[in-house]
Amino acid sequence: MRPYNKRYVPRSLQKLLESPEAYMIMKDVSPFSLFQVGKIWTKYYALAQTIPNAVDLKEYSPHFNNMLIVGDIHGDFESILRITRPFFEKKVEGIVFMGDFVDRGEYGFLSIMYLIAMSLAWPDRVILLRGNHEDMSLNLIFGFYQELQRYFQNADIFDAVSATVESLYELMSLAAITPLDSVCIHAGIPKEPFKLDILNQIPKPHSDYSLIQDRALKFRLKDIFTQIRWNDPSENPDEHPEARSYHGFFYYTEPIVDRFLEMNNLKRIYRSHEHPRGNFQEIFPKKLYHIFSSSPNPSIIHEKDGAIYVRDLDFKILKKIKKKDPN
Ligand SMILES: [Mn+2]
Repeated sequence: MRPYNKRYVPRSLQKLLESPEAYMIMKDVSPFSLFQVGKIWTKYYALAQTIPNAVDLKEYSPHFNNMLIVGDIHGDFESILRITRPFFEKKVEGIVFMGDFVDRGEYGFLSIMYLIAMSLAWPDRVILLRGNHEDMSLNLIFGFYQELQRYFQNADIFDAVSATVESLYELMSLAAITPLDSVCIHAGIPKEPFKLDILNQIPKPHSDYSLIQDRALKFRLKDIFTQIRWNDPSENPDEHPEARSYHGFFYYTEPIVDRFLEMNNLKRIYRSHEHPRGNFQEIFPKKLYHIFSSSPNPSIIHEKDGAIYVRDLDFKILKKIKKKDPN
């Protein structure tokens, strides 16, 4: 275990960090009480206010010069333990998780709480981005809501816990820019390319627009907030900008990606979101990469010393995306 400041990590999460496997046998018992979830929220709220929605990792901390980028988790706690192993073995220094922590898989609650524990324990090394499944109305359809109901049979307690979890979602970041000028974002970009720093005008908690008076700005921010967590890319160059993916949100094509990268002075985009694309795909050559990090075939991206690799969860190299820079 890497050393961390216990002051910032509630005791319930310290226990989880120390023996995560022990929690996987507690199928119908909640790993946390309402009181503990409340304490976790207080700590995470304070931390999240110090992290922008669009985090420039180069400025944020030196640990992201050797980092992992992780795609959808979907309650696959076993994969989380394998993904984070190189971090604990000090083979990597930093990790960005690109969202979709809950739903579909068995251990949504454990997964999201473990990742929050990691970001409290190593705030300058672990960043969580919000995916489209960090949304209680979606959780109602895809299983996490029912998972929480199983743990909290008392309706009042269930309501309080699910509201607190929902406000944890509201505090996560939305995009991270790596030292190699890659941007990590859950699903992708809007049909209208935008400058990433506009994300920092979105409040935290994300739905608290009480301080923004300008209605047009409010509308634009909400629209970008939704599209970056939902949009899919389309390889069809003739795709009409108004065409919508099966999710009901917009497709983005290669020219849109080009304009976005140019506007933001970036080299490439990492995204996750679509499990039918499998564990890894180079969607637009050298510009848009898809990565998925939960079962059946999880993979991760590793950036180090100017080089970029796709690795499996045994840390074996599956593919080299970029060679080390000369010198
Ligand atoms: Mn998704």
